[in-house]
Amino acid sequence: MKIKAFIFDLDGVLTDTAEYHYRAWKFLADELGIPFTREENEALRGIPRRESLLMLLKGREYPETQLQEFMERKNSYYLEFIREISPADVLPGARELLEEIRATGLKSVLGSASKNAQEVIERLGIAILLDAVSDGNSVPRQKPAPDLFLHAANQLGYLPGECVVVEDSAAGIDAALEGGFWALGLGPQARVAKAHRILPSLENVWLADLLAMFSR
Ligand code: B16
Ligand code: MG
Repeated sequence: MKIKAFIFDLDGVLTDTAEYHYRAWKFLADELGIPFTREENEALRGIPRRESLLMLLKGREYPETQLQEFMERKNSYYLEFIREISPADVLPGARELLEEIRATGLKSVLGSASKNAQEVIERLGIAILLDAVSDGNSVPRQKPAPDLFLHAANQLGYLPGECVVVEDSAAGIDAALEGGFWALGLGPQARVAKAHRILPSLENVWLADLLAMFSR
């Protein structure tokens, strides 16, 4: 099957919002008197807001209304931080690759667990290079369920086997494999070990290289 589209995760692939998520969770954790480190934040990559909160609380129990308030509070901090985002925050190689995909007539779709993804891609100035957006508002079941990527492929009318998912998180690679997609993992081998192909980042990665990787 020929590759017709790329489904790009946002945080860790097109930009590094992980730092802003970390700072926002850290503010909340400090207010609650819960220890929370940058290393612990690594485990929250690609994990939706609610599951991230439950991991941060480490088994502490709160009523549902309180959990909702914690999530809203974290998100309000996060929204403050992402106001700083500009086109300079697109990760190396990502814009060039999106432009090449567009110029070649292939498609690019966003596949992010974030409910704030639309705002982030607009601030990055890459919304115009994406043919469709599937995000935290698109499907109820998030990564590692394949639903978000299936939603993305459906928007184009393509089969999973015609799409490469580009992901930096273990949950995202699991979602891609479960859905029958090709998976390109970015970052440390240990985190994306199950991906079909692994690269350190999108820096100096060209479309021809990717198509060659997935044509075998
Ligand atoms: P929000 P991705 C994920 O983005 C982040 O990696 C993860 O840390 C975050 O909790 C999740 O989005 C939800 O984000 O709170 O903005 O809805 O990697 O799927 O692009
Ligand atoms: Mg990610």
